[in-house]
Amino acid sequence: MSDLIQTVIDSEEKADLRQFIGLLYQQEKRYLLRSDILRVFSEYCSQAEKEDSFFSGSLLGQLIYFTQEFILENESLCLVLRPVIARQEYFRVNREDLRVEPLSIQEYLDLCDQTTGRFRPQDGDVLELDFQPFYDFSPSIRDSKNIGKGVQFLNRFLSSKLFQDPGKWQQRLFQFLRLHRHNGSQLLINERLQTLSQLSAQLKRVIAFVSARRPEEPYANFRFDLQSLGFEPGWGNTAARVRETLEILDALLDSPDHETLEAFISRIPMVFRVVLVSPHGWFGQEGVLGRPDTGGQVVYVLDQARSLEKQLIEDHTLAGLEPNPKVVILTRLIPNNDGTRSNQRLEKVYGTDNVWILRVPLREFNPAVTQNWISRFEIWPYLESFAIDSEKELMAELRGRPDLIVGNYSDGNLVAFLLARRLGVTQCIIAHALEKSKYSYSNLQWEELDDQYHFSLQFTADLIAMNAANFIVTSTYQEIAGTADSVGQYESHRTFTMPDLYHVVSGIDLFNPKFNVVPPGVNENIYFPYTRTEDRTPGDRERLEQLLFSLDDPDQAYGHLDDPGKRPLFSMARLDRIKNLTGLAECFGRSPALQEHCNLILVAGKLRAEDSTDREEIAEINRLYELIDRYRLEGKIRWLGVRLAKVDSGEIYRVIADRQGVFVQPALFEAFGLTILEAMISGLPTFATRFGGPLEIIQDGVNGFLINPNALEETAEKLLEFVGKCEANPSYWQQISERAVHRVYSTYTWKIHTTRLLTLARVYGFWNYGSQENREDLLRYVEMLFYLLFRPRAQKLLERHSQRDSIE
Ligand code: UDP
Ligand code: LCN
Repeated sequence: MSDLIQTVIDSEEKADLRQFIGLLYQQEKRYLLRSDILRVFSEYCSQAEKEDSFFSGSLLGQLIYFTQEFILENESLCLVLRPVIARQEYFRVNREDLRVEPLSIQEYLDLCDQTTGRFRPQDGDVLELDFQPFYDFSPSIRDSKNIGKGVQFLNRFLSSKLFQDPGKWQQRLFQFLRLHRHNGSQLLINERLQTLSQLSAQLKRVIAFVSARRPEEPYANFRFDLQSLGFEPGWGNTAARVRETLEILDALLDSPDHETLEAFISRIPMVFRVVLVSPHGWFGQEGVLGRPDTGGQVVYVLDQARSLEKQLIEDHTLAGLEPNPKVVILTRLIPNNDGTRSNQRLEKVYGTDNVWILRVPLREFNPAVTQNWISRFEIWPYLESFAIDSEKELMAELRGRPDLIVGNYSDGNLVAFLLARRLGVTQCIIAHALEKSKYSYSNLQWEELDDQYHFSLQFTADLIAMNAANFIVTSTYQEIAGTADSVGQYESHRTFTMPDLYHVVSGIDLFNPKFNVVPPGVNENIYFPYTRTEDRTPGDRERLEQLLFSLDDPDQAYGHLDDPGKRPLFSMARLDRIKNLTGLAECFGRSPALQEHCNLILVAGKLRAEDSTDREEIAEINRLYELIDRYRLEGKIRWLGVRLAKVDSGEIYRVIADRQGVFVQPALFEAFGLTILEAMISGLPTFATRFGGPLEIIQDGVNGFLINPNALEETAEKLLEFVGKCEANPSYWQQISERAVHRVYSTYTWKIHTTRLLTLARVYGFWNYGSQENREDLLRYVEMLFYLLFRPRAQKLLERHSQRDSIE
């Protein structure tokens, strides 16, 4: 990359570079992020009256494209370049003679500290966190495009081990097979098979034995024959299934390859009891959506839990076992429940046999705090004791240890780490959204922000959980490694500084096979295409039509539509700043043409600022009223301030689709975006933000459309173009609608998700067993961070809480 800088310097664009640098120094900021850099460069291009092609076509334009950060010093400027996905390089360019020199990570981090005025070399070095040495002995993915396909990589790696070093690895596989028990009974192989060669020899005999039987003959008929040959339940429910599984094992021992390995490991019955951890929010099945901190994560975890049970029942039945899996969602019990069931210890999940929400109270350090809901930013001091108490409750509830623990969000992931470490269980984490990338200077300004956000705790917890996890599930590739021009959420944890606290030299290895992209699905009983009229209830449809378009009830809806027949532009989200519903209102307000063709319909939690205690929400409510006023949107907008029941939230998309409407998701950034899947499966053409997960869900112009929420005019034009096309050719709406439905059914279902998740649990379970000695040193380092760094800080926060009557 230094070549590119040098090429610019040696070219006729040298003068442009100098002038651009001059413009940079006219900015107030000394630390410029990508959005600032692009803005200044665009300013330069117009000041210098450059042709449009200069912005991206010139050498300087290319250099800017790769630049993530500029740090301006008096004599020189530092560039952070990201030449390819998941790689970063640091350079210093002298302002006067444009001499270029590389910077080390340490120098870069020191420089970052200097911009905050907190660099005090005389005080000595700051603590450096470096996880890389622990990964040096792990297998590593080479090509960045394969990041997130960890399990495929691991299967190849493990099968090559079985091939190259069968003595060691076949022995491990054999020992692994002997481990499995369920409800006190041995599974797979018993003590009659004491050695690998005995297993190998006996396999052929058993294959011959089952091959001689009717394929559909139930396992129970020949169970005792197999037992006397050394084989216990778990191989299959019929003669054909047992034969197939044994043949896969035989093939694996004979000539291992990755497909055979995955096929075999996926059949091992080793997951019976699963714990999903989601501590902070109002976790429940009713009346919780739209409350602070309780959004898509609750929807995701509930659907995942249901689907896991279904898949486990199917797997256990096929394995010839009595299917009785148990899934427990672990959350906190909130005594002051505010009308929810969050004060109930145990709640069965609807539509399941054995899925439960288990609520464990926080210890009463200070009842004024711990009796109430606590924001996710304040929950940290209570998590260690919560994990300890939960361990006991879980052991009692499950009558033993779980086989898999899945954490959700930073707090749940930390608890999952503590539980998994204590119980010796495979640990998976799911971030949903990593807070660090949501706030531009969250690490650099952590001290100023700590009062409100406590990022020093959250980022430390994230580093602990992501490094300790056996495997990490993400919803998109870019959650891990970003795109060609934007940094991934996990990637942003690789190198950063928290001035005066620590420097992270290497926070996470993105090329480690622990990363797996496994997107979620949608609840297909609630969200389904509007065309499935036989599954819709006419009464609900009429009631919601009224609510959406005409009901005159100031408690539920604001605004009256002059022409309710216009095409509805619909959006539904909490009124958080980042969800940007106000941006959509402004886009609509600024476009009379759009108003001529469409109405804007928003479902957004609340209507009145005085009903909210959340600062951001209050500001958004006021802004929405102000926009309605400014752009005279009366008669063209309806704003519903309701918390919809789950079935209604499905029907509402279909009612909009009945009128050939459009769903718009205008978030400034969206980690994934469940509403996008919900809208698409309902058959709604969807326009969603290009910043975040939607970029991977929607194929622009094919099954939906991507928008830039910062470019209001461009978005309005894109919407108008679509509306125009639909008016000229009514089958166009239909075409996009059908493709949207197909996109979700083919790629985003819970069946695909849980089949994959369970395969991961099994493969990483084996990998964990086979390679344990490589992980212990890493886990010790992580533990040290927890006890020496996290815990004392959490203790300080607890002391602050104890001086207060309540926290918000
Ligand atoms: N939701 C809802 N009512 C609302 C707002 C949202 O039922 O008033 C649901 C919505 O249907 C979706 C979830 O909450 O299932 C929001 O998830 P998403 O991933 O879109 O965003 P998050 O809130 O997690 O950031
Ligand atoms: C959190 C978010 O911010 C959303 O983008 C996701 O869809 C949701 O969690 C579920 O993973």
